[in-house]
Amino acid sequence: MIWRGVLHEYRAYLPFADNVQIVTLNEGNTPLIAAPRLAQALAPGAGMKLYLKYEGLNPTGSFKDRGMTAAITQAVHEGARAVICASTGNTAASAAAYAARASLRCLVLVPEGKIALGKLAACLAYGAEVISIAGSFDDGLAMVREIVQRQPIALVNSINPWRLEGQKTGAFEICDQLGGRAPDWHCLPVGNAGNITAYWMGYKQYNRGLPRLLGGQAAGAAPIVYGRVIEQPETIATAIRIGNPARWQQALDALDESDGQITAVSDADILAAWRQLAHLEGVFVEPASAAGVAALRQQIAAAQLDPQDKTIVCVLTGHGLKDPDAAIAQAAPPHLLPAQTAALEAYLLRK
Ligand code: AN7
Repeated sequence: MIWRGVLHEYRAYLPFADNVQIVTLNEGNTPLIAAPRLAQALAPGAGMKLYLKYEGLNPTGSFKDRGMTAAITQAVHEGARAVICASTGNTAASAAAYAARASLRCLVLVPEGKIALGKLAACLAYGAEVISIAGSFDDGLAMVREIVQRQPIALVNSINPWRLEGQKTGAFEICDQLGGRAPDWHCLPVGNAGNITAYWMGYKQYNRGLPRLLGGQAAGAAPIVYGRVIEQPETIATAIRIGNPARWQQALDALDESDGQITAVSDADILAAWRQLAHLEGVFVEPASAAGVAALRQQIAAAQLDPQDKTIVCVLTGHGLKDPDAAIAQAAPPHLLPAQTAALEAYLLRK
């Protein structure tokens, strides 16, 4: 069967009207990559079966496309002419792409100076109207929530229930890829908490067993961990630089029901996990995407999670090329050589 995107694939599990016209970029069907070297580094000899759900391979480079195909499909079905969202970048890029495909006007509000280069480039390329605000994602979300009360424009942040409907297909795919069963643990980064909420919905609906959930929040932006709004969230993982998540309560419910955990991971730990993903497994992600792996690493090291013979999936939410500045800042610069083979040979043989 040819893959035609998550809404066609899982139509029977989604509450769309029969006559809906699906707006898709053939998102989903992302690989579940075995990660034996990373597993060995995190838990030597434990027989942990670790898998990476590489959501950076979606059409706009992040997991957001699963929910956006659903939100834009429904917006068109309801007659919308324009859509709006606040975003740390990935939601904006995804909204911009699907809105272009549906000929909708698209406005995206992003925090000035705090959006990774690849995301900004994509929003502009897709022809969205990019509004840079001198404030945080949370400020932007408050603004868009208010404007949609006054103006005929559809909100496509994950407050929109259709976003979760599309997003939950990630859980279906993981179960299918594991041969029809859920993993023991499901690890992921948490920002606005739409993804953790949607995955839990998906696992419950699909009925292939339930994982325990492990969420990682950046320590400088960990409102759910600390139980209070963070007025000025700060982290290198700009995607999850969020101080007041819209799906806060649903995330707590999902953690409670799954007997899961949410933990704060430092930027240094996020970057250590980010580096291991690239160096040990050849998987390049944006920093936020490594927060789930960092949480797993931390919980295993603290003996809070027993990895023995467990099947564990870490969702890697966004591609590394989203944030080239972060990648370059973490590495030594390239080696400069004259364009001469002798110089190359000397370099190769240097002690
Ligand atoms: C790479 O794009 O909130 O907990 O506005 O881009 O569902 O918010 C992005 C979030 C994790 C957190 N990883 O997911 C936005 C936005 C990446 C992300 C998250 C985001 P949620």
